[in-house]
Amino acid sequence: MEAARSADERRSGRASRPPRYSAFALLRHGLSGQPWPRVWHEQPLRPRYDVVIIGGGVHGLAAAYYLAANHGISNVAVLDKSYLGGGGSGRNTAILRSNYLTPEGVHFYDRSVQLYDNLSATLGYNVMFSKRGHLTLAHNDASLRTMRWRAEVNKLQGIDSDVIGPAEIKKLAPYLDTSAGVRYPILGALYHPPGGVVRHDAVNWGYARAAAHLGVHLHQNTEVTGIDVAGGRVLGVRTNRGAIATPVVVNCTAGWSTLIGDMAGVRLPIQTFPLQAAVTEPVKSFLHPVIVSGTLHVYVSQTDRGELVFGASVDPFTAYSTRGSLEFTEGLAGNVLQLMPALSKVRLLRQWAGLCDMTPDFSPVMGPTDVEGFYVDVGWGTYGFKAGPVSGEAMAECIASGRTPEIIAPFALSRFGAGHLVGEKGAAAVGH
Ligand code: PYC
Repeated sequence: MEAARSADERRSGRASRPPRYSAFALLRHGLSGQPWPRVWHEQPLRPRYDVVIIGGGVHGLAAAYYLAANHGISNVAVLDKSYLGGGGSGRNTAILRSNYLTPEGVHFYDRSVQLYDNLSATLGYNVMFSKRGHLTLAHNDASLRTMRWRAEVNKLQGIDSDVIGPAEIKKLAPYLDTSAGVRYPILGALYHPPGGVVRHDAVNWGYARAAAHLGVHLHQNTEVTGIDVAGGRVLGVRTNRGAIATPVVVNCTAGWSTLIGDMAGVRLPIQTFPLQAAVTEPVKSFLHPVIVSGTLHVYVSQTDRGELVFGASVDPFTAYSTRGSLEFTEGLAGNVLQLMPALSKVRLLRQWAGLCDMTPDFSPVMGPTDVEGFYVDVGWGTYGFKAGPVSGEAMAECIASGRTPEIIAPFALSRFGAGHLVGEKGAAAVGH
């Protein structure tokens, strides 16, 4: 593979840093009235790349960035059939956390939170990670038991998580109705202080800018129409803009992952469901932590601008549609008002949907496949955005070294045949 930069440069990290934004540059641009220069430029499609990544969301962009930054592999193309960050990476509710249920999941998502912690500095781009704490409410004994279980697994791995009672919950979120007489009283919550929200577009743009700076080609409006495989190995991809020869193809898509897998002859145990979300008009800041209620199928956080961002469970049927439904808004409003009756006058501004690729155990499918050179980073269900950095880092290492890193080994496609499932359903934000 083509190493674009010297090992010395990579070790020092010098060449991997894109230019910094500064207060001085901001002032200069403000005074001059000049438009900001483009942060990356369209490049011609090369006939050959060392690595072709399908999917220009956070997973694809992060994998491209870490291939170039950590391994010096920059003859890389990221292909997206639409625009960068236009799929799940721009449609999620931007919640970050590592309070999972299995040791494998906790270890994996904790690495992602660590990378997110330093991402603004790494990328030279403010991703606005706001660690405001994350509360998963328990409304019955069974949920409380799962929260205690999660807290213990978390603590064993050094993750800050604990079960707290209604009085403490009320202190953290005074507008929650913690009274006993409601339909689903709040009995306790899993409190995870390192959880929070990030600006998802900034994460996508930051990775795109940094990857392009290192020589990665980002091709929007470039749809993969076929994958050429012969003798059990990948030879290239066909696109609406022409063919590309490559020994390595990485499927980083969400929503379309099974269709791309089929092109390479790799079947994936995935079903695709829409997940809807909505945002309100801005209101005065009153909600600090992220609040999740599995029983009421709702999660909510307040943005720095004051809007409330809501999400729910995936729709109850498989589909590739990203149109919103009235059923969703009605259900959401009813459930939100049970949690916070004071919101009854707040108006919804917008709703939208993304596509979630659900696996049988709610864990992703990552690593090499039986087709040599065809890698997968798919099956993210409702957890994809928070895993972007660690997935990119691990997939880059997997491709560059030819070995599966320990942190993603539990998520191999072969686990379904072997019966080694990594059950993360109990860590889902809401019941799906
Ligand atoms: O797992 O935190 C989560 C989540 C929030 C929205 C969808 N998934």
